[in-house]
Amino acid sequence: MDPLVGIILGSKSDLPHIKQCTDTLDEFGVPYRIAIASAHRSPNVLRDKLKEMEASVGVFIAFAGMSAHLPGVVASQTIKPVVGVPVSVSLLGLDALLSIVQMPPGVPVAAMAIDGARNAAIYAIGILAPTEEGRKLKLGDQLTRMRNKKEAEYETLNKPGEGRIKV
Ligand code: C2R
Repeated sequence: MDPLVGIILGSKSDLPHIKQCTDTLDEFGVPYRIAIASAHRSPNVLRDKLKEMEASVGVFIAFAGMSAHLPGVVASQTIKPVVGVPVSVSLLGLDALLSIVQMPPGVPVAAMAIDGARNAAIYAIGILAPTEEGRKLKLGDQLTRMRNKKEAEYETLNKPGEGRIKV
């Protein structure tokens, strides 16, 4: 069976913030599982969920807002790579960003941008991709298509006489 992406949220209130992540995983045909568990509020649920998911998951994505210790605690309990996504709940998400980004040596978390759900999915797929040639090729195709689309948008914006850049 292909390794899954394991998505963990600190609260059910984070659910709207993961949509771009799950949409992207769906787009790429990458399977995932979602769990809601908090390092602060439900450490035992978190520990049990991680144990349950460890064998089937190839990479974890942990979403948390406020004082976001969840990604770091996930990283302390798994040997799989962990991607952390700061959720903008308070202080524009800066509190969560700083909690996630400065991990002590030995417990790495790949910190995404604040609300960087889409990049989290693309990054996680990139981690899984080398394990499966088919998915790797698909990832390459998809990324090229995505980048070409953006490039075309910028070209159009800059076309002389189009008057698209209005100050
Ligand atoms: P509530 O809406 O449930 O009060 O949660 C969650 O990720 C959420 O964004 C508010 C915010 O608290 C965050 N939370 C953490 C952790 N557990 C919950 N940062 C943790 O363990 O790091």
